[in-house]
Amino acid sequence: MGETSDVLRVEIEGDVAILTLNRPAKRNALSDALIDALAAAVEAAQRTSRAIVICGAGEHFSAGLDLAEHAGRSAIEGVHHSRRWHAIFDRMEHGPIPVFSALHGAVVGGGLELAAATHVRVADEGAFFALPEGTRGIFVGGGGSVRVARLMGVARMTDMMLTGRSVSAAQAEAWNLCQYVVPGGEARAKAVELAQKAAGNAEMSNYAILNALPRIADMSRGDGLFVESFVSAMTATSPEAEERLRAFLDKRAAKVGRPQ
Ligand code: 1HE
Repeated sequence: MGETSDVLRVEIEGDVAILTLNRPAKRNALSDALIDALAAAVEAAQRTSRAIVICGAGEHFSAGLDLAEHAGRSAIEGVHHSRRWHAIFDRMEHGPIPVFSALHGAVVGGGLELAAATHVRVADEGAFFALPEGTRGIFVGGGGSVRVARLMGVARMTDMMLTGRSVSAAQAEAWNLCQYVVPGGEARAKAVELAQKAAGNAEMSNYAILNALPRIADMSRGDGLFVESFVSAMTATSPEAEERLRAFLDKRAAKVGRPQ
């Protein structure tokens, strides 16, 4: 399992690896060291755990890019920096196990880009979301123009980037930036609970959900339906699927519950 470092705390709860961004004095600004530690911990968890939760220590999830480190970068250094974030976030998004994020306080700039690369976002009701890149004289570089724009739409992202406005958790949920809003202080526990649930799914189903759905979303309808048939058939013929289907038919498996 990934080692706890100065800037990232790693805890294991059953099948779930909980990764805590741990630079509270700098509002969990994403320094190179923190991004490297996150990459190593995600890679390790993908080998040894069945789900990941990412959260932040202190008052905020993350203030985004570490602006102190970014100040002196040349253009080519900026490109390499951005491509490194892309590689790490891609590996997470298209990885073998689901990643949940627990969001509180500021979810800003690169912090929102990181959250957008996770599969399920759970926000405290007091969380706030912003893309202040325009006001800082820079641009998104951690995949936001692709992931954040696809989640909430180009017009909303354009508005947030042009005006630097902050958006509440309730608004973020209505805009599809997060899937859950919970009472203050409960995001981490809720994210862990959801991660534990997902960790109990068949490995092949989770793999198909994480890897087939976003690819099919990028395809034409006809291609998507064609690929779906093959993913569906492949997933259903695993021994784990057979056992789970048999368990339901033998009345050994839980029924679907009503919404709470
Ligand atoms: C930082 C950073 C940072 C705080 N890089 N050091 N992100 C931003 O433009 C957001 C900038 N941060 C803020 O607006 C505020 O810090 C917060 C709203 C997030 C939190 O406010 P607060 O009052 O709790 O904290 P603070 O007093 O502003 O900050 C505490 C310390 O953290 C202070 O350092 P100190 O040495 O004076 O104590 C801050 O300088 C430091 N700090 N945020 C470096 N971001 C891949 S491209 C992505 C592009 C982006 O992410 S752009 C968005 C950047």
